[in-house]
Amino acid sequence: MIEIKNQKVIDWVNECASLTKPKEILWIDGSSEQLEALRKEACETGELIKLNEEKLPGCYYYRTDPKDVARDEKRTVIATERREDAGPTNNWVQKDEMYAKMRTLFDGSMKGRTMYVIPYSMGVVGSEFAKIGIEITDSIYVVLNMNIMTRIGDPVIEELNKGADFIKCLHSKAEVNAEKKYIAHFPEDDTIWSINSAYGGNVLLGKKCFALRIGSWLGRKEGWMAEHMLILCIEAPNGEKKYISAAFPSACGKTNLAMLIPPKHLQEKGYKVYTIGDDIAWRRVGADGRLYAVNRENGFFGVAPGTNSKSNNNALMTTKKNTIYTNVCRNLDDNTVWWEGLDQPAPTNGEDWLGRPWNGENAAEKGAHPNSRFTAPAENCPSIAPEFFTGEGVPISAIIFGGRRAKAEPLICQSRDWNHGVFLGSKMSSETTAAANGAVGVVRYDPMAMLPFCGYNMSDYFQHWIDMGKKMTNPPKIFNVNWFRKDDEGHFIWPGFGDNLRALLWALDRCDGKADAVETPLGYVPTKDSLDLEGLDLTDQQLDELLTVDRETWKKELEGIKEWYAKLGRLPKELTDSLERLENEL
Ligand code: OXD
Ligand code: MN
Repeated sequence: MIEIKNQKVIDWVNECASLTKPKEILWIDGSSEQLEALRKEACETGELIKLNEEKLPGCYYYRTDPKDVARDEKRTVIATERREDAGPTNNWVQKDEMYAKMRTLFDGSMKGRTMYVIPYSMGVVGSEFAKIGIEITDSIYVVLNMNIMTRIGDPVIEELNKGADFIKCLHSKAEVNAEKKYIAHFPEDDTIWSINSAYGGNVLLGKKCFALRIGSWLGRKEGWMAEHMLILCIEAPNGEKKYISAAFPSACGKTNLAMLIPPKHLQEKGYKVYTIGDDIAWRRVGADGRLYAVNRENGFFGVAPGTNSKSNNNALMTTKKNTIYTNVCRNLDDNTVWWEGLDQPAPTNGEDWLGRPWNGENAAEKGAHPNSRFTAPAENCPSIAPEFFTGEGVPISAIIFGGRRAKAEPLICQSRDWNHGVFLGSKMSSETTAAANGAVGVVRYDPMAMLPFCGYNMSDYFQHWIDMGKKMTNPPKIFNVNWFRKDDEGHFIWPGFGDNLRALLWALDRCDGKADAVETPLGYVPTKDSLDLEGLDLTDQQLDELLTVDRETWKKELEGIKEWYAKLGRLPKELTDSLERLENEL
């Protein structure tokens, strides 16, 4: 372990220790010996279960408290001096008040426990645009997950010793008491405090808390963007590589799209797809006036149920070693894991996510929690791109927004220009999923998939998008997609998964001014013969349904957007102008 010499770090760690009163402090150096010792300790206490070393080498199983299984948006707080800075979509608490409340909860919260200090870097250590955090926690699970999701330990200490700045992240599982759970962000102080949870999204503070909530705040201040977006690379048959960045709400298939395997007919033509990121993109304008994106994470914290060889074989392969599984079902016969949607029969001798005997006979009882997860190293991913490892940005040609909507939104639609694209993102809506606590399947507006993750006033966030557009001479083209359109019998019309590449190729052709489109009140939609549909058995009627912008449906949608805008309060004129134009054209 390298000695820490940064006095700011030392003072802050001491301050946290005198508040939380741990029995000892352990600095995480990231060495394999230290991590192995922690895994062993966690297995001894029953916190982790070691899985079958032959079938799943280096893999572990973990269960959270049954009430602590998803991000908790109601208990996620943006604590600033002024309410206006957090805006109407965030839970705001005045920052001194929040500090006072949190101090009471953190007082002695680590008594009898070890306090782990995890220096970590979001991004390849020392690379341009990487940023450092230090997470203090009393959970070995957090240490081991941070080791997969970020770059931790000595190399980060070296950066800190050179005087690098850092985000102060304090976490204590405390009593894992749902009534006293808070995930509080103090963006004015580069500080995050999370208590009484042990679920990933609430406690792996580098991810949603730093890379998105604090990141979006910093991005606005410093002139860059932190977005809830995957990044992928499409290589054309002639070897040319193009990059796409896409935003979907949680559990709407970002990981699947990021690891897409082209359908056979496009593989035969020579198309290849590579993964750069599946959840978070930091972006800035390059000297050439284009938008560059990087994935600052080092692993994937993906939803397990529904992952199978058809939906996402790359993800499945990624989780075969050095992975932590949370709240999935355990197969006791061979000490492996199982979840709903895996293309393997349910275990006859299993244990469900609650630890109860389970054999899949009662279809109403799930073996794995719908938001059960895998935490897996990005380097395991068969489709990982070489660009992932350099930490340099890739130039984005197309930005894709999308939600889960049974009706209304067409398969794909191109905005008229950047500002109109910001409008398409601002009115993004989706049926809710199990990734956050609350009802599932309810349509909610989730602009740019950032509603739960924007660390400041959403109106200022839209303005920031518009301002960033002005800085680019060659901005990406913006599209909206919907893979989830259903027919009147409730069946998905579009096959989805690898076939989504067909829509992405149309988008890239549009970027080159090649593919045909028809103009609708919503923007440009593909003509029926401009999509490559070879090998799909879609009827003409189905295609019509996928590509139609139905005016009557959209008149109703318009009312919803107006109500949504009214909730947001003040809005950039560029957006209200786009809304007005939509209304006129309808
Ligand atoms: C996630 C989420 O875990 O968006 O990525 O909830
Ligand atoms: Mn996410």
